[in-house]
Amino acid sequence: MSDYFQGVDPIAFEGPDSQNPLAFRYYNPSEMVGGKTMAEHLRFAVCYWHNFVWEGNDPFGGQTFERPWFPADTMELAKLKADAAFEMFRILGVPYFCFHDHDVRPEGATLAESHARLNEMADYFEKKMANGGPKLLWGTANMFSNRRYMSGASTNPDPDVFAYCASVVKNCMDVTHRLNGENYVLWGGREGYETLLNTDLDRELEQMGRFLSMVVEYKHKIGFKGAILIEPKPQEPTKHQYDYDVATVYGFLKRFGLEDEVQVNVEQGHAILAGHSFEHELAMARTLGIFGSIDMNRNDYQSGWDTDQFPNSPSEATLAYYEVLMAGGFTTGGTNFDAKLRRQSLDAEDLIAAHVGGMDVCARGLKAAHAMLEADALEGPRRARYAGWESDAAQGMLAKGATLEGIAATAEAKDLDPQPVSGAQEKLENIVGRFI
Ligand code: XLS
Ligand code: NI
Ligand code: NI
Repeated sequence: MSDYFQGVDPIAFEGPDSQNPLAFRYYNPSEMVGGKTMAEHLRFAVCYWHNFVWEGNDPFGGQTFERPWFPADTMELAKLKADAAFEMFRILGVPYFCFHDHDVRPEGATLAESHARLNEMADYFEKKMANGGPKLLWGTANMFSNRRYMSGASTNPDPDVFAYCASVVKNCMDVTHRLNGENYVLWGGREGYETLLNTDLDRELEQMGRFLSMVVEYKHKIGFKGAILIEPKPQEPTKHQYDYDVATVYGFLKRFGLEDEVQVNVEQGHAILAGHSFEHELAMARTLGIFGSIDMNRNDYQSGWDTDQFPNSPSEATLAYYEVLMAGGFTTGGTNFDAKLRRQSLDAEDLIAAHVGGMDVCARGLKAAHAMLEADALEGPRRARYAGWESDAAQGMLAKGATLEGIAATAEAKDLDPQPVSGAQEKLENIVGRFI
């Protein structure tokens, strides 16, 4: 047992008037929202990397956090880290966590030793996850930190790196499967290029497509029932990343015939980096039928950098969960806080407070979004806006057999002169404001 959090009690729901900084004011796990509890809707997960691995460094300065398990370069320290992580999961009462292989074990001297260490940590996790412990939302492999990946993972010009990645992902999928993970994520931080001058785009995309196809085949071979998720991001660390945004990923999946096999894990900060809003990316995923899961954080809107801050905007959360609900809610996915403290937030308690605040913001967003749907507050006006399309004549224009020249002839015969109608954006924004 770890006591890194020095006896902080499990966080309780105390309601909106509570003055206790370590209490939930909105997240009440057992409260029903529609047909499901808040816990079932939100499916919160804590990420291992930002909380227990990141040392507080930025491009201008090094470590600010002092954690007893740093530098976690031995298996003993890796286990101490795991003890603290599971202590925090218990305090927060989150149902899920997520990790990269690299977060949980020090890399071995050989590939075989790295695998053995990951398997040993999985044994350690298995015990902590038994008897109602937290479950694994997703596992993933870190194929971006080590210098061997500097020119790409599956898109590397060196076929040995491609083969190395196959081994890393296979082992990580095996472990995710063994721990009953509900998804497996691929985020391609180095899958892209710095300069076209040294890049064979054609080959790299083909390599990435083959790699993903083999991942899907392997999933079926081992009977992994979870979803394979790609996490889009336009850049950072790579200048041009291939999984730019949801629409780009969809095009890629279509090209390789994987659109029914792979979904997306949409991250708020990545949407901003791609020049979109979070709700745009979620709506796109839902519309294209590839909505999977979310990484919930926020970006600093000035910095142009993936700052991974904890969400604190109820209005942004409302629009995000509105899209999640419109997609039918999560199935295997959930709300993963891919968010980190600011580097001056040194205390163990800061880790707890950050999640408590984030969970509360998401709970507010969920409740507002649900209420908006129940009241038909946005869907009603939206239906009215497109009502013209419900007529047989209008639908006929979209039916097979309709032709451009046929429609043109009708328009000309009727001497059409369409009159613009207000989009009423401000009225709709006011409606949203009423629900937040
Ligand atoms: C980085 C990504 C990463 C993925 C998992 O920007 O968000 O943390 O979620 O590899
Ligand atoms: Ni990110
Ligand atoms: Ni992420």
